[in-house]
Amino acid sequence: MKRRSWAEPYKIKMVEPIRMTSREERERAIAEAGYNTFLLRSQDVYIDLLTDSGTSAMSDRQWAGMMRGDEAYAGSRNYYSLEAAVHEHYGYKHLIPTHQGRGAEHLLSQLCINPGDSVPGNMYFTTTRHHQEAAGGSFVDVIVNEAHDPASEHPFKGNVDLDKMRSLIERVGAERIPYLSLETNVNMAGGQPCSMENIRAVCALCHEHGIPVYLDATRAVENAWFIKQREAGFADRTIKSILLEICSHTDGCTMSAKKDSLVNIGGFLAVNDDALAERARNLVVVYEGLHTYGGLAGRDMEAMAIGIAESVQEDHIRARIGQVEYLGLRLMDAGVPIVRPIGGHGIFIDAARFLPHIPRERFPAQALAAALYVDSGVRSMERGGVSAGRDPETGENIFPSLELIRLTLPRRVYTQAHMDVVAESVLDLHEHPEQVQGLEMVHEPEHLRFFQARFVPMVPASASCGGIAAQSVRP
Ligand code: PLI
Repeated sequence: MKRRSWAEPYKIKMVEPIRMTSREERERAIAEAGYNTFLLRSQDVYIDLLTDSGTSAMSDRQWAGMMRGDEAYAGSRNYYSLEAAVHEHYGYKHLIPTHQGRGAEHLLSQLCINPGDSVPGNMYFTTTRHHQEAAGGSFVDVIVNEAHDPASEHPFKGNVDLDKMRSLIERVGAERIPYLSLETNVNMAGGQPCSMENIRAVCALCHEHGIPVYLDATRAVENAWFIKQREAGFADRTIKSILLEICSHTDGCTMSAKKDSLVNIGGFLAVNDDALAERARNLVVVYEGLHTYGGLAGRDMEAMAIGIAESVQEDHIRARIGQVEYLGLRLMDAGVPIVRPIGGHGIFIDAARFLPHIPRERFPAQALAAALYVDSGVRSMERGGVSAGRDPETGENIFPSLELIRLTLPRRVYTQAHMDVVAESVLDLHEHPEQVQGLEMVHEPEHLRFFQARFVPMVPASASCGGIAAQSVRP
């Protein structure tokens, strides 16, 4: 049969010009940014794949919703639209809006974690773990081993390893586990989904021991897409019904609406437990705002309510993940080492294999992100040793098994031609990896260091006068 192409289920009615810079300009910009792509000015970036968080293009319907913002301090009608959308699509009983996902994580951690508790999760996420530790808990990774192997083709690398969960319960006792934080389409593993079978089984195990399960629902819609594609029995189900079923097994969620829900700002905590909801409403007023706005404008809540409904439309999610797949296949076909299978929100390049000459202490992923920017103005993000930070007990650098850069695709923003430009730049670097040198960290913030750390490049031995293999060029 003749191949028929698919295209995005929208047309473009407003554009935002972007600027290509010269290589000299980019070399200057990255040096000024301390070789950290978070510290670049966006005006110096050509194609911005730093994150899919808050970077989506809103629809005309969402913009129309913004005009219906009810900016009353209390009881805004937009809160009730959002509450209805969360009930309909996520199914939880109580909604507490927050300014973004970490606001919800903060509330949940403060409300549920006691000092000395263990908080299991299917791989850490930076802000989530930070709030768990700030509340006195220790994060325990219970994800399947395949998640740590970039080459494994396991279709559900986000799954929880039930044996790891069981042995944690045996080791510390269920009463020292305030909840399991279950992330859908696990970000740090490369946007890898959990299967419904695993979600059902792990929730049953936890509930047997009286341990609640809170979903990190940030990319649950993308997870639902993979369940539909890969898990027997789901091919004919709607994304909407799969999402509802995922949530129905759990006790609540933290949510960064800046991803799946197609808004530039917003998040929420949603729970079924009446008493916990009451405590969360008491705490949200301290940190975020009244319980009917949680740090958001009325118009933001309206855009979120509409975005939630758009996010589960089949043609939307097919095009969103299809674009990620298009870029991934271009890189894979050319032999670039990327995390397999291709994930939901971006392509994760295995920087340790891409740059085998750079030792982990010299942050190969950070170096690759900087080099890609210099080559083409494409901004990506480090997801390796810099993001992992230090062990809170020993103070030693954590070097996770995955040393990645993430090319993250904003939703509904870039075209296939942009993807081609990105792919060509990565392929050029892949042909000449020796051009990229390692980095030395010269400024290290105390919390979430990857956002603001600064680096200087190492120069190869031949270019330095010392007898050591490489030395840094400090400013
Ligand atoms: O950026 P926030 O505070 O709205 O959400 C925090 C957050 C929680 N969970 C997960 C899985 C995330 O991916 C997440 C934020 N992610 C960002 C900013 C990212 O670039 O991936």
